Amino acid sequence: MRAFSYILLGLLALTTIHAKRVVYDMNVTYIENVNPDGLKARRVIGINNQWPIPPVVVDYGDTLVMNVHNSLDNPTTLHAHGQFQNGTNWMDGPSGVTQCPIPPNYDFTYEFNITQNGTYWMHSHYGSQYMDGFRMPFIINNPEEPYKYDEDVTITLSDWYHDESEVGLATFLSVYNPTGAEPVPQSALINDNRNTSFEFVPGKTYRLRIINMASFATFYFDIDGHDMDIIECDGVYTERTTVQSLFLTTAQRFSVLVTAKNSTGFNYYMHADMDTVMFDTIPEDLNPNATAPIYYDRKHNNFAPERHIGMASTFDEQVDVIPLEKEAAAPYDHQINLTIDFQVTNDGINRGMFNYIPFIAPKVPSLHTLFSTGEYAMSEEVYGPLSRAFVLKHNDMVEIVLNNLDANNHPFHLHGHVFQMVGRGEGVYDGNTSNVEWFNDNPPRRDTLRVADGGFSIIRFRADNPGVWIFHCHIDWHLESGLAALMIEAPDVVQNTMKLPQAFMDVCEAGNNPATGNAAGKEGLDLKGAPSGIGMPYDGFTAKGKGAMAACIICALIGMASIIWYAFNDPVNTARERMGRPPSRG
Ligand code: CU1
Ligand code: CU1
Ligand code: CU1
Ligand code: CU1
Repeated sequence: MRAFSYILLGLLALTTIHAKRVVYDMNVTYIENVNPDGLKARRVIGINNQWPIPPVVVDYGDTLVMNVHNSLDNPTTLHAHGQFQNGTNWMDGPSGVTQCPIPPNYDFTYEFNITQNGTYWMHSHYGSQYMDGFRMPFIINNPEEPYKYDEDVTITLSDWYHDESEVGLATFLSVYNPTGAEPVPQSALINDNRNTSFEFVPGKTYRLRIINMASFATFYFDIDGHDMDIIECDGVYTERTTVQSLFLTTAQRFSVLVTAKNSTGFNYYMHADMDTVMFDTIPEDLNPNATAPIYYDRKHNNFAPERHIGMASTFDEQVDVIPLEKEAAAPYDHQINLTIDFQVTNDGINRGMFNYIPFIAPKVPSLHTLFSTGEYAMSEEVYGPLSRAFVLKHNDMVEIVLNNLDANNHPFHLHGHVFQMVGRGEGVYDGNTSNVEWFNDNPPRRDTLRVADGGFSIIRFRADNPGVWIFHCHIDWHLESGLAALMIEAPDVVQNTMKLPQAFMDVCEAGNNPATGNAAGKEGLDLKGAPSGIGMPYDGFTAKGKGAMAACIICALIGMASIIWYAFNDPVNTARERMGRPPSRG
């Protein structure tokens, strides 16, 4: 027993030695005249005057500290996409959900423990800032890596706009855009560039970590002459599965192993093609496909024959992704039905919405509401009428049914979790389980999934992470327009076991934002002043409408009467008759 304790202590000491604090100082700045596609220079958001922003790299078990200074003239926040933040929900980053945004010229520190392995990314979670470049890879090295490879290569895919996102948002969320057509990007980029190249050494095995950091576009990805073995999907290790091509929606990640050829006789192209089906129009200036050469020998320009698969890909994100650590689908305790749709709301703007209510962030971040409203935190109402809050019981298995009534695919992301993709099908899921293609034995698990147009997906997750987690479409235009909901997990556990750090109260005060109370910053259920009133237009006739309808009918009757009068009193032929001429045939 004693020996066992010593071994345990020794192991503990070893892990402590390995765990270290990794500190990044991040000055968030504008950078002028950046031209990643070589077509138009524009302002971007970078860190420490660098863009593309270099990756954040840590080891499993580390503590990551990010000292952010906001040098923008707008507020900002930073979100580490895919991190569970179990016990540190306030470090998650979405503005208005877990924290008040960091005002200009203010210092704010994010600090959390690294308890996961794999490929992630970070981005601003304030407004549409990540479209303007505030995003970077986030790589966590596993000291006990289950797969063997020689080199680690990070590849980012992104869509690029020549205009700043504020310009796009003004046209997108406008009464002059009733169909909700999203601005279409100008270029596809690999590693935020159109001139990226890679090198392969014969015989070596490469782990390519592919991250889609786009704000809108899904990408198809393949490499001429090389198959890829998937080993990781959104931070979840998978069985080694060979594919010729992949697709990744915005925010999705894959690690693939690629073994280099044995000869340097050919160089090869890597292809990243945007899914143009998602664009309402295909502008003439669009560069939807990006390529990057993989050189075996830079001295020659002898490229292998093309095997460009692109959008003809048969990759299936539910069949080709098999988690390495098996976990069967568990029956659910709590079911949430979400209908995805886009409609013109009563303010004349086409918005994305769940169950016909668009999400508009409350005045007080919902996590602050949870901490400061006592028993009211258990009611969904206190989080505000447009927050789409669902209060969940600790450790319940939660099923979300996503019925997509829209004619587009939507990539849905849940903060704080990976979920199981347990089922899918065409049309609307109405509870008839025989219409579902189930993945019960070992369903794929990830943090972002594509819900196909006109179809449905069924996902499940365990509410084992007390806190407030936003669930949203990761197309940034759609998040901005309201396609989001909040999962309020075990508010009683949060109140009884956690304390909101003072820095989160201070950042609210610094930006003149209320830090406590309900969605309106008030006590109890007095929600006057919280975002409200935006929804589907009144379904029926108001008094004004009835009056207008009556006036229309009267006008129509007068119009018809005058036509009839005209027909029976033909003024032309009456005149001809009077002059003794035959009637006109016209
Ligand atoms: Cu996220
Ligand atoms: Cu994200
Ligand atoms: Cu969407
Ligand atoms: Cu998010």
